[in-house]
Amino acid sequence: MKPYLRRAGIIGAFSLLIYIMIYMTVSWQTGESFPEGPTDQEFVRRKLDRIEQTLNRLAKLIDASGQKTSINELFPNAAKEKEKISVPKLYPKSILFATWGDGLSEEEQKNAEALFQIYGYNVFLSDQLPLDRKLPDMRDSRCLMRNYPRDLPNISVILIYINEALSIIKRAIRSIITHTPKHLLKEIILVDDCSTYNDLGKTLEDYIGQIHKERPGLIKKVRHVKQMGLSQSRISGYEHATADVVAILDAHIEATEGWAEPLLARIKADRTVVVSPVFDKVYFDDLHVERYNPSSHGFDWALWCMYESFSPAWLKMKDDSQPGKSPSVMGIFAADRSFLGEIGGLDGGMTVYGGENVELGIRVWLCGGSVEVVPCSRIAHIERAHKPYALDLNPAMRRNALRVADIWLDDYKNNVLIAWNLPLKNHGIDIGDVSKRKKLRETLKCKPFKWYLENVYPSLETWDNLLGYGTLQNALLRSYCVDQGDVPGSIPILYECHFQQPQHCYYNTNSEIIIGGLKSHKHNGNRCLVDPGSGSIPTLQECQLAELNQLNMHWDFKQGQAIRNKATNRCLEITQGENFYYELIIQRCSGQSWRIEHLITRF
Ligand SMILES: *[C@@H]1O[C@H](CO)[C@@H](O)[C@H](O)[C@H]1NC(C)=O
Ligand SMILES: [Mn+2]
Repeated sequence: MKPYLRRAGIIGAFSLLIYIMIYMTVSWQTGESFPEGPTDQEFVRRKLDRIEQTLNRLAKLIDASGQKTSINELFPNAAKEKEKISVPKLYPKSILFATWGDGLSEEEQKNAEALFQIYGYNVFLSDQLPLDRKLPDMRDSRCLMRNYPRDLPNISVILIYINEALSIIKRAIRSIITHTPKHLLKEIILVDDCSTYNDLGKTLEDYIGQIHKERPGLIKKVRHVKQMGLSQSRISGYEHATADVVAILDAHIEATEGWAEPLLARIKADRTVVVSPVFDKVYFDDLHVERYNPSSHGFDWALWCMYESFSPAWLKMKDDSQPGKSPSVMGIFAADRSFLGEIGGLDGGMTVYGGENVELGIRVWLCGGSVEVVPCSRIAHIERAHKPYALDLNPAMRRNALRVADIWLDDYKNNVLIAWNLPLKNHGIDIGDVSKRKKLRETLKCKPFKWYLENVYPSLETWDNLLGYGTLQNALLRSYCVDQGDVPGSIPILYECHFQQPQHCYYNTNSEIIIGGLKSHKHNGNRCLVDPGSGSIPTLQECQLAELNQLNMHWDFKQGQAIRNKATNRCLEITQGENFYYELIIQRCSGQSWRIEHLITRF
């Protein structure tokens, strides 16, 4: 082996090791995530992607380098790359440029960054790509062998948006026209939630005019005169639709070949099935598409949606082209228009954003239908780096979640209150008028939520052994809270109260104290407070493991009293350390007392 190769090999192996270490850390932290969620970790991941690419290149070089002798032959682009690097990166901290944008002039960088800040995806690049760009076929090969009847129900495709980039909307329209059989596509309805940017006015009209020359009247435009939010936009679209089936999509999507037929065929076979395509991920920066494995659309008790694996029965079929049952929909779906109307359409009491998809999923199941993900239907969907709606979506999301809980979750609505760390009584948040929706539930004779838990979503944990939840504070130091400490890491600490998830603690009838949030799903682990038995440092251990290993994880605790370990008889207390900061320790009980934020009284 030539010396430089050996060196490259060693460097490669070493970087790979570092990469794996970082990657494991990152993926561990991102256990539960929302498809368009906050993106600090995404940023790290993109950096890692780049390291990986470099490593792959390195590996290829090592493979193919038998004859090569000089550095110029090995790196034919070295000179060119140097030139590129000499253009300064104006926005080294912008996530847009983490892996994209080499070789752009300063002017172009400014342009791209400004557009990115507005839209949350790479409009600069989108404007240059052809409207009818061809995407890789992400379907399972078995999908290509399926035959669908010609007389499928026809479809209204609804695209909702606010301040979406013109080229993105045009590409969505073009992709739908190209990839939907002409006799099935009745109309495309654009719902503009009061966009304020100019190019969505006249320029979009011009484009629609152009389309109408080939397909008269195909596109309808609905415009809100004031911003009403995503839920209301979906409703407007639905109300204007006239075809047998409605498909409600975002406008930052591209339909792909054969996307419609598998959905329409399922609905033709059973009009009570609400179906979702798989949305493959379009990266917000370079707009390339990554295949997503088909998975079901679940949610946690805060009613944030998340991907989950299909049922064991589906997995056992070993056929990725088969539709799979799903507890919920993630926002993009198709349904028989009249069936959707019969079960109450979309809930008009939802505001801004969030929760409406979970509401629909639960309602469909409880009121006589079902939800499926259809893997042979694929929509490429841009996962934005940030959304154009309100900066902080939490208040809207929480309000909608409470509304859904109140109407549909029966006694299990307490889980939603706990997930949002609210008191079980008098949370004081206005959830709008729910009387009509409750009446609807009665009229339709929808099933109780318990049925849904048992039959549709058994992996949801019911949290029925809790005695208290919220922050945990010592009487000696009220402004500090028990906190899960550094993650990864397993040492709980005392930290100034900020009342967010790292400080959410739970005490249950098993005498466990769980710190740092409570998982909504049975397959996920919580972390339990453990007295290691010696020394003074408390630890957090995965509860099931702690139980298996018979660690000291059971505590006596009553509101306003000591937290005492049942096995060691030692207490969780605080003490002033050498640096005068208070620390969380375990020691012989000295009579300190604790309060947990919310108590659950049981009868
Ligand atoms: C759509 O299908 C319905 C019946 O399923 C039919 O009455 C209607 O004419 C169709 N519309 C178009 C435009 O093909
Ligand atoms: Mn979207």
